[in-house]
Amino acid sequence: MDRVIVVSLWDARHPLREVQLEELVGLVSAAGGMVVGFESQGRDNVRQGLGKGALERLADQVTQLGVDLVVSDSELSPSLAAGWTAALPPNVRVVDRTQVILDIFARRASTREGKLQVELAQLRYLLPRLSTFGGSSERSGGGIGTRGPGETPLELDRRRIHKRIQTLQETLDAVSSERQVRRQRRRETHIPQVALVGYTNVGKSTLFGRLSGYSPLVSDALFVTLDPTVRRIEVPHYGPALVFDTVGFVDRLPHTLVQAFHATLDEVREADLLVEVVDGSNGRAEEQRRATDQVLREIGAESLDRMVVYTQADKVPEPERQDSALWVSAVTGDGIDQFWRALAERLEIWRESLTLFLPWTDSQGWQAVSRHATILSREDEEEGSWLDVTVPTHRAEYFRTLSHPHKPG
Ligand SMILES: Nc1nc2c(ncn2[C@@H]2O[C@H](COP(=O)(O)OP(=O)(O)OP(=O)(O)O)[C@@H](O)[C@H]2O)c(=O)[nH]1
Ligand SMILES: [Mg+2]
Repeated sequence: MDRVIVVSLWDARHPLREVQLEELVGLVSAAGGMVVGFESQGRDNVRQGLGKGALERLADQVTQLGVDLVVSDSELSPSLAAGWTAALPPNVRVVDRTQVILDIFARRASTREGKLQVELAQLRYLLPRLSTFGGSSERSGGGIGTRGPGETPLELDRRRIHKRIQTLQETLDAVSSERQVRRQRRRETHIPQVALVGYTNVGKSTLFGRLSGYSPLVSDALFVTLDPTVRRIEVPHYGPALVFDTVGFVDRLPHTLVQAFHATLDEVREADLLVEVVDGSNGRAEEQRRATDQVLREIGAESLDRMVVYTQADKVPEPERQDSALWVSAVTGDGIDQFWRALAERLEIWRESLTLFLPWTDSQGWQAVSRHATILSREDEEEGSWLDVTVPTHRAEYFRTLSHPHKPG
């Protein structure tokens, strides 16, 4: 396990905005490292990096604490990283927050597509930084920043990287067009598509499990879900919907990742409704919401229809809740009924409500009802049945022709 010192630079002219290191510590441990020390400095311009004195202090700490890796909270230019590496004892690697996040994704990727996307993002990030990166390829096992997806170490030869990037890009393009076809097919079912989005580790997958009855991987860790999962659900008093569980967001999600995950993030962009899941028990919930907005903007999904749900309600006493918000606990099931109602309301534009009298003899009509309609209530009579149903808007016309508004005879 890498022993890590975390370095934070903040803009000295706005000292109140000193970064929260808590999240970076969480990221480092999710990547398999252990934070053993900190160094921080306010600068007029964060791009200057650490001053001479601070860099010396850092080098001392590194030696004393037996550190393998220095992680910078702000993105390091290749020259800055080279400067730090030169000032530190040999074999100590210098990476930034972006590389840590890429590393977590590499550890978590389990599907073929996920692995390809992560490797592409890593190589794109690494390429301009190669000269400052030397030496570590010989390390056995590989630490944070040197691991590819799966067990493979990352390629470090510039010429081979170029070739590999091209191959990855071509393969991903092919996978992406398969996705396109599947999306098109889903579109043709005219079932509304709902994507759960939000900051990482807020409880999206747990809520997804509660809604769909399917148990995805859930864990108190960052970026547990990478690949989107879709399930067909029955929204009570409404009808079917497709719900997606998706990758979590984080503050300053690396651009190379957003680019590489384009194909899977398309599932979010093409949703009919986003359900933004917020961890109501987290003191930084509003910051996390801002980061979510930022990522949604970056992937072009900011103007999609959106509803917000605060989860983990079981950890927040009622008086402390923002009363206008929708609160649920995906663990106890509290508030889920209200959630279903709110969801049905938001999806209303996709369905129409009808009342119809269907004679027992109309077997075609009954078949259509069982296939496409959701029965809200029924009253059976001798000749047939009165039905209150919802039907997909694009089929409403057909169902109206079935309707016999007056009882026969
Ligand atoms: N007490 C409580 N814990 C919850 C609730 N929802 C989720 N959790 C816990 O929060 C942690 C994260 O849940 P996940 O569902 O994996 O979160 P996620 O948003 O899918 O996370 P990533 O896929 O990693 O982005 C897990 O330890 C869950 O058990 C809830 O309503 N109440
Ligand atoms: Mg998840």
